[in-house]
Amino acid sequence: MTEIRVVRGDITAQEVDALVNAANSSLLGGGGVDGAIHRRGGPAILEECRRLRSEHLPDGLPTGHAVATNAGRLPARWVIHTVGPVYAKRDDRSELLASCHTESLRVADELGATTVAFPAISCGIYGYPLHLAAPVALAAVRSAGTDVAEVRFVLYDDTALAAFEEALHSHP
Ligand code: AR6
Repeated sequence: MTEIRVVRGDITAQEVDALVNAANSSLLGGGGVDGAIHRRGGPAILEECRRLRSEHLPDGLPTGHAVATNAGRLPARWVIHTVGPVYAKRDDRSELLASCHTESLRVADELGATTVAFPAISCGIYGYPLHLAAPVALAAVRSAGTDVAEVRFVLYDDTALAAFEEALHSHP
């Protein structure tokens, strides 16, 4: 049984086995949570991302997929990078958003990670409305069939926290 928690905080400060990065397909860094993870984690994460790109992912990581690296100086063992969909009003991309969560947990299971922290994937620069993304994220984790004992959604501000709390409590 996976325990799901929703907390407010900075994901780079979480003491967990693995934290999930809302990356882009280049895996070479960016703004938002991606920028924060690389800044606080230091260059070892980017080095491994570069290696993954050149050895296994010449075209980058596709949307909805996930891949792990070391966590550099972060208080975690691994960073699991996933690429969320860019929100589009007239195109339902919720399956890709769900896939980010199930694929990240599949990678976590392969690693043997038992505690995993997620940010609100796609809800920043990629524009996914929080009230639409939160139920998709929670339903995906609930249906994932993972061995992960704790999934912690780490929300950066009150609005995101409220959206995830609402989604958690409306389908307990
Ligand atoms: N801890 C937790 N959540 C955070 C943090 C943090 N330190 N910093 C930001 N957030 P975003 P996306 C929240 O934009 O929408 C990057 O450039 C933020 O408030 O980081 O998936 C990538 O390289 C928001 O709720 O990710 C891609 O190009 C959530 O994290 C692109 O942005 C996600 O916002 C991905 O965009």
